[in-house]
Amino acid sequence: MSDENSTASLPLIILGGGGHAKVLASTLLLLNRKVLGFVDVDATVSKLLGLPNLGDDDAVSAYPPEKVRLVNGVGSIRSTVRRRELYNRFVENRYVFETIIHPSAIVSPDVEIGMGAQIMAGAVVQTGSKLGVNSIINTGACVDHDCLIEAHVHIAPGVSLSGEVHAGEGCHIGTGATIIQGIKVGAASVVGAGAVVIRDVPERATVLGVPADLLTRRKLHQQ
Ligand code: JB2
Repeated sequence: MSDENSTASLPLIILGGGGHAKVLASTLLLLNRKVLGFVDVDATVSKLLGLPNLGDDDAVSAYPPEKVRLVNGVGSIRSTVRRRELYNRFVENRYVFETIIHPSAIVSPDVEIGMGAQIMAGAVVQTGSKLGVNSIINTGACVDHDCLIEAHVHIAPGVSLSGEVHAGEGCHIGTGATIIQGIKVGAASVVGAGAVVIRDVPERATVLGVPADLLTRRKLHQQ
């Protein structure tokens, strides 16, 4: 197949125009990819590294799914829910999300990478690991051997996962957190920035500190 007809060269639309979208736009421009622009629920976001705001999410429907690919530029601070909803909405409408690997990332050739996963600058993903759809391995994060990163997970910048860590669906591992080998982080949980996790984390929990300890939902509400 010629490059011209290859789906790999389809133009891209970025969903979201905030911080995560900006980093993705910069990566795509570095990769010489054609980016048509971005869509954002906020009409006041005027430009993203010179790329135009095409409108809100409904504006994507002007571009048929076989003519473009999407890039999920909505990141997550605590919750990965919005990012997941966007992904599901557009996949249901037959759109394909581009998988992005920054040229400076080191990814073992046997790593299984789900659709729309994003491996950002300087990240390392080691042998035997699997990355679920719509996951983010953010700047400078290290995912060591045989880790299982489920769908919609955000591994924030500078995180370090030792071997055989299992990050459950939609969990958020905060900036600079460290997780020792073999730990399981439950689905939809949050590991606070800088935490050192040495025990399994249940589903829908928040853990913080060194060593990481459970912050119950009740306490979270009281803050
Ligand atoms: O449903 C949506 C939607 N919800 C929020 N559709 C579209 N198309 N856009 C949406 N947005 C837009 O995403 C907001 O209006 C806003 O412009 C953008 C989110 O920007 P923000 O900078 O607040 O967050 P982010 O998700 O880009 O970045 C967060 O996550 C990254 C991974 C930040 O915490 C970053 O620091 C972090 N690196």
